[in-house]
Amino acid sequence: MLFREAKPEDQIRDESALRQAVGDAVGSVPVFDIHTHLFPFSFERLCKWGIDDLLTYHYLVAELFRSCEISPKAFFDMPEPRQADLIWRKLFVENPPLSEATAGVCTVLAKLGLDPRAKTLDEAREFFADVDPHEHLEVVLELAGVSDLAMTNDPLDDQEALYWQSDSFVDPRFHAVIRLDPILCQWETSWRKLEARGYKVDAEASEQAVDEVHRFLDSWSGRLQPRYLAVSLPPDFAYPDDSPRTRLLEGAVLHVCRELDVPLALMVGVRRGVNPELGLAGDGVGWADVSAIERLCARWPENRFLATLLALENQHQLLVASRKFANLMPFGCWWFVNNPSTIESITRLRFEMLGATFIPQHSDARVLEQLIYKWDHSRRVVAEALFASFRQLQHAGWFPTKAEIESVVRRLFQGNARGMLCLDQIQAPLSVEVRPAMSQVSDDRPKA
Ligand code: HDL
Ligand code: ZN
Repeated sequence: MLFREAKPEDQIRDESALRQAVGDAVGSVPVFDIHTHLFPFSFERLCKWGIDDLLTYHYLVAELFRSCEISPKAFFDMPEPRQADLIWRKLFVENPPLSEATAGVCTVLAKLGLDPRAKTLDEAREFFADVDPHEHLEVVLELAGVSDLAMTNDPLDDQEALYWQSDSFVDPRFHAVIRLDPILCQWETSWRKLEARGYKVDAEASEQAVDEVHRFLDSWSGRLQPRYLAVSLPPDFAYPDDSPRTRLLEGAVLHVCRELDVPLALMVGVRRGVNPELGLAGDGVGWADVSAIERLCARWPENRFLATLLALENQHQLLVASRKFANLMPFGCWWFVNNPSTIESITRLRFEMLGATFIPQHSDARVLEQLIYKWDHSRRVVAEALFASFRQLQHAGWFPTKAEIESVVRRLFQGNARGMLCLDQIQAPLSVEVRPAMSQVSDDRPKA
């Protein structure tokens, strides 16, 4: 909804005033984080937080092996605190933390009032040993400016299923998402887990097996109330084809999405286990066939699809596809494109091709405090891209008001996600503690 009665005196004609208004709006909008791997504290060891979990994040583990002779096996045999000490020494003390993932840890420490140049982890460990987890959660969500976050839940994971079955408390800001990788990507092994749970399934994914998967998803949807269903898919994902995946999609998953009135999130382009020795850090990227997504959108026009692609080279194709199918919502700059330079280029292109009809970012956070850096870094970059689009409007003679800028920002960071997930829109005005305005950010940049 735009503000037709935008008074001339409210229209921003000046570049620096525009930069300030965009920076303030993006810096202060609470965010609906539509994809994370976080869990509530009540899920105990599934909930990752604190300095040792931050430093043994698989992004940093992958980077360690490029700066240290240790073998993956020797590293993984070490207890986690020793792993963290080694990563700290190699990537933060002996070398400047130049990568996005290392700089992110510095942002987290600095925002928490800790020294990112400390020689050891003693100060950080002392800090985290003293925090009350529930107060700490509020501090982290406030610093990150996150109002809500979507989890990644796997009902076929026995450990996680136990927490759901014991009705462990789930903070209402943590929204469940049923992740379908075991069913849609590992059917050859997962069907046995379903069978062990009492479902009449088989290796071929027969019609009966597909019906049983529908029953399984109905049952767990009742317990989790998922906001969407999600699956990560390999680069060679094809649709339709004669695989169990197509039968399960068409016979169960897409019907469950309709019954629940929730979208299916397609996360395409991951090559699992390119280097299996590295564990979670061993996955790679491949170019996806976006026409498979187009066919899903075309054949299931009543369904809504979220989509994020892992290859930088696929981003433009996804935006063209999104222009063809209004039931397709691009979201986030996923994993290997979740870096300031790629976030900027992708987001600029998204504004140019879709206006404000996309979800600019998700954190993908695996460790609670990562929310702080992933949103701090992304807000700055998205603000730059949004400024460029509004600046273009000024050149075109259309001068936005502060209220119109705030309305666009609310749509990007809350409204589009809530609309896709059929959640109530947060009523304006929205703001959390205002962060550095663009003008301060732009001063950070090297002078041309
Ligand atoms: O499949 C996914 O959801 C990915 O985000 C993986 O979890 C990946 O390991 C990751 O953490 N990326 O940020
Ligand atoms: Zn993820």
